[in-house]
Amino acid sequence: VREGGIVWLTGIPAAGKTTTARALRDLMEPMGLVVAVLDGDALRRSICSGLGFSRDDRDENIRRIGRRARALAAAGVWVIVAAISPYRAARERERRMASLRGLRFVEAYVKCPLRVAERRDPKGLYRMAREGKISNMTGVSDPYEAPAAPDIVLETARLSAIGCARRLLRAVLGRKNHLRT
Ligand code: ADX
Repeated sequence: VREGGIVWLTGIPAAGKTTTARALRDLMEPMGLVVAVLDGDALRRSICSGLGFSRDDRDENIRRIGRRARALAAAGVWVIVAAISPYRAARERERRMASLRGLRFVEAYVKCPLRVAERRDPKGLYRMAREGKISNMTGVSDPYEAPAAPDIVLETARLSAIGCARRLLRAVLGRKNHLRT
C-alpha cells in the first residue's frame, strides 16, 4: 500500500502557503506519516536557483518542484508543496503527471484578498513592486490564475493557520478512501 501523495498549495505571495504547509506537516508527522515540505522560496536557492519570474522560468521552476515531489511521493512520502504556481496549465500538468503515476494529488487554493496580502507583506515585495523597484510581481504586475476547480479552498484571512491545516488534513485523508491504494 502506497502511503504518500502530493498536497499542492497555490496562492499569491503572502497568502499563507508556507505557514499552512508547516502547520499541516505538524499535524501529519505525529500520525506517523513521513512528510516533506517543498517550499518554492527555499528551492529557489537550491535546485531552482538561477530561475527568475518570467512565465518560462516559473514553468521550469514548477517542473523541477513537481519532479522532486513525485519522486518523494512514489517512495511513500507525503509531500507538501508551497509555491505560488501562478499558471493553471502548469498546475494541471502536475496533477496529470501525478495521476499517471498513481499518486494522490490534492490541489489546495490558499486564498487571500490581495489587499490583505499587501498589508502582511512580510518580505516587503509588494511595496517594492508598487514603488517600481521590482517587476513581474505576482498580483501586481504579473498574473495569478486562481484554480478553477481546486480540491479545497483555504481562506487565510478568515481562518487561522491551524484551522486551515485541520481542514486540509481532512481533505487529504478523505481522499484515501476513494482513491486506489
Ligand atoms: S513561482 O511563481 O515560480 O511558483 P515560487 O513560489 O517558487 O514562485 O517563489 C516565490 C517567491 O519568490 C516568493 O515567496 C518571493 O519571496 C520571491 N519573489 C521574488 N520576486 C518575486 C516576484 N516578482 N513575484 C513573485 N515572487 C517573487
